[in-house]
Amino acid sequence: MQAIDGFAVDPSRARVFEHGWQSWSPTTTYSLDDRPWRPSSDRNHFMNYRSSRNPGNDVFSGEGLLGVDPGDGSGCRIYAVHDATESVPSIQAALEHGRIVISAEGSIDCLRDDGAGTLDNALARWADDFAGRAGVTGMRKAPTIWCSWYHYFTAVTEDDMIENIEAIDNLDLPVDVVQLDDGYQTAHGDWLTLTDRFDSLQGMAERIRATGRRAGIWIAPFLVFPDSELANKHPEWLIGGASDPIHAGHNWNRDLYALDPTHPDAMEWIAEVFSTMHRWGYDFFKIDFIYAAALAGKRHDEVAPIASYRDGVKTIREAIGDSYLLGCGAPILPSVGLVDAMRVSPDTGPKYLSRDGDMSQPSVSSAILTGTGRAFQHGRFWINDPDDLIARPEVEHREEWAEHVRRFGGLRGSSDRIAALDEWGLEVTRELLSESPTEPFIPSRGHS
Ligand code: 9PG
Repeated sequence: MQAIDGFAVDPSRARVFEHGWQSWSPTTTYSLDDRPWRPSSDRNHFMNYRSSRNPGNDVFSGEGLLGVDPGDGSGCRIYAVHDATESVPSIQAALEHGRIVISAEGSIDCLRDDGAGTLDNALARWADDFAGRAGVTGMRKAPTIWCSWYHYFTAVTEDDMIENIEAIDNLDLPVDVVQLDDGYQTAHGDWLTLTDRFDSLQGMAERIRATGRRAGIWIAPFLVFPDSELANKHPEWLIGGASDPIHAGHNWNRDLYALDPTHPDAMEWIAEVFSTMHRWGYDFFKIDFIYAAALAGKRHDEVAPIASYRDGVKTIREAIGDSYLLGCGAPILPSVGLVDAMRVSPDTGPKYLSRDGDMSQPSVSSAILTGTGRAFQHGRFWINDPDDLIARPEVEHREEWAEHVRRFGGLRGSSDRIAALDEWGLEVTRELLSESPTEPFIPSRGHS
């Protein structure tokens, strides 16, 4: 870390914006006496934050982006990586004797506005320029989605899907895409092999398309189960190599491996998985846990992790034609220009508060925190996905969650079992899925 700036602030009015590494990493603006959100366990640190950095809560730390409003009218400062296609320095702000001292791991841009705008406006203005450099040329309006995850989780069955396809059709809900989430596959890595709860992915797509809707599917292309056929047949496709595959997290009762995006055969397999699904009728893809492709570790080709991550996502993009691509569990800044829409927050869930107070974990409040913190990205980097509306009576503070989706949802999805909705739930689902905003939620002031 190298000190790059320092200035006096009004300690009672100053604010610091911290940008988290990936979709699920807490991202918000703090007062100087707040302690920033940090992981409650090593496991959460690894899977929901930047695993290679561990800043502690006595310093503010942004991954490639940090903003400060000194609170004295002297203008907001934005500190940010110029281009995130190869590396993303951490940037820190520490309070030292009434002054803020900024330090960073590498070279970054420092921008200062003329004093009139809010931090959000300054971030929006920075994002306009960053998106331009990343080659973003316009927004592709998102389709509206129904997603299986937040009611059925990994236990989803083909019958559950059919029940909801029929319910959506009977109620004439404004759903463009019916999206099957995690639960159809036998193992991460073996994406074309189905559990006995599913008969045929192609048949499912046909069933959805017969109702005039489009078919969508979830996949975690860069995660590999150690007990998958892929890991057993092709251990050389893993980051770290056959003899020493790196740890890519722990979930689904397993330690996880990562697929090497520089291994040509591994990428040929991934291209085949996606083009097969596309041929079967899927044209909406939610690619999840893609942080795994950016983890450090020995690769087949000596390409830097972030550059190789980007190559891996481009391989997917090329395999799916014009399909709509939604990123999730994704390093945010390195993904600009690669996806149509991005999950910009941790998962929602029926609970209002997150487990152990870790704001990277599923809950209504953690999804609202970070979805609000990243609202400026919508309409600039991509379409923001704030996560799906869940509106069944069981959801704590469901009105507050619906209000967040109404205000900050660019991609609008529903993820209740339709039959579990009461009158209010059905009405708000119909209302929120009736539009898909593409215009920015946060205005940027003109360039000076
Ligand atoms: C499917 C889900 C849904 C959801 C995604 C993502 O740290 N974790 O172990 C962890 C597990 C699941 C998760 C996020 C983190 O949720 O955001 O919408 O698709 O995967 O497994």
